[in-house]
Amino acid sequence: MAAFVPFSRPRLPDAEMQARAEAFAAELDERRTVRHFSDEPVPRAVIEACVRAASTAPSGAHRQPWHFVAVQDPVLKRRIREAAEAEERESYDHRMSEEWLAALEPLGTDAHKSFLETAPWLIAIFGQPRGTDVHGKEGKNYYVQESVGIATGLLIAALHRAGLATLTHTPSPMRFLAEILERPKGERAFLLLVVGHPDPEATVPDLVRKPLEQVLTIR
Ligand code: IYR
Repeated sequence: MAAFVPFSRPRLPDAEMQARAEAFAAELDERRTVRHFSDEPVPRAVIEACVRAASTAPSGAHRQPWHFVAVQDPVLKRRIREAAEAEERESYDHRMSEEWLAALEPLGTDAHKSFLETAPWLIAIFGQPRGTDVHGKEGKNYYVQESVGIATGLLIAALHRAGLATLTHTPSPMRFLAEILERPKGERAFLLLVVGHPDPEATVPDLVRKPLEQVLTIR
């Protein structure tokens, strides 16, 4: 049995709680998915700190079933771009339905993924259906998709907090990522996060977020 240790957090007055919640919501509201990146470098230590933040996510049975590969090597980035574009061409030309293509139309996406080479970092996020615990003991993992999804959300928030822009890229199928990045058998690519500074000329689609009434029910 795991040992239990005391835990508490400083109790904030309601007004302070409110102020912090508002400030965090406002900061996250400034995040936008970017598709035009600058090639300006981003220090590796920043990426490391953001992955540390991501890896604090809760996980099924605390198995921490994730692995992050932060890619800066231009040769690997080129191979990832070539493989992603090959899949994307197939998807845009043959696999995606008319309804799907119409839903993407306002975002202006296509099979061309030059950002995969321009951005200074690509973070490939993998889920582990089986893996080792913190002591190296092998076993089954639980709620892998949920756990990795939460970790990815924290990663996006951490990178945004550091002043960086991200693009959640989901080339489909993504098997090529495990091959190019030489991940162990059984590990599954979950998402490819493109990270860097936006190109100074970057634009984003003029989208609106759903208002609170549409996403929250209190009863
Ligand atoms: N994976 C493709 C298509 C795509 C799908 C959705 I749903 C998006 O929100 C954006 C893109 C691509 O990356 O272009």
